[in-house]
Amino acid sequence: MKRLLTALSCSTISISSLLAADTIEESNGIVFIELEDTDSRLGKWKLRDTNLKNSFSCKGYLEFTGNTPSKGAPESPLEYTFTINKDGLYFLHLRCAKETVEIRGKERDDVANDCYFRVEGNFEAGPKAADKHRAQAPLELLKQDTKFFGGADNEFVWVSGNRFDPGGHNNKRIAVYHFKAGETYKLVMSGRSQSFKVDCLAFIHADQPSKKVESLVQTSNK
Ligand SMILES: [Ca+2]
Repeated sequence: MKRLLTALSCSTISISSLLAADTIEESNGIVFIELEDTDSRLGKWKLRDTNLKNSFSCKGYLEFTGNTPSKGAPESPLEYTFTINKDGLYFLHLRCAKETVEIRGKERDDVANDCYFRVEGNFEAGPKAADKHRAQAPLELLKQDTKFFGGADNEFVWVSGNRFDPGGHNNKRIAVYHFKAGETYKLVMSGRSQSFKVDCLAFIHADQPSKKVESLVQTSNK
């Protein structure tokens, strides 16, 4: 597990960035992305280092300050380039936090909890992709800006699986991609709800013990 631990440390990311011109390389079935580590203009994403519960990795986390807590079109796209060595199915895991917000006198814990993701490049959807609740996301959804939700109240948690939301109740999709060996991809994360907070992200190969991988992220209070 020592090699996995290295893969999820901040210093390793910096070194790999220097060597590979900011392209993140998959290693041991893991693509680990520090979301504050991007060359894109942050726009309405702000770098924070306030110590929320469970703390943050690397330099801090990004909080979206545009739109409203409940909705908004994709804004301030941030780009991350990565390469894949090992072909296969990769699940998107996001370490994120939301916030309880008062809207028109009512406390709401179902807002400030999402952003948009899309991936550009030569990949496929999962083998069980379908246009129905709890199915693997179809290719069209993976390639366009799609809402992804999660987080605990001012507490960073990992979320994955049935988190893509194309709209409507009981209409979610699993965030999984079939990436190909030797290909380079671009992840684009855009802001949706105000006050949503994102720390880091991992694409984890289906062969890897994902909960164990999540636990290996090095945060500032460890
Ligand atoms: Ca971070």
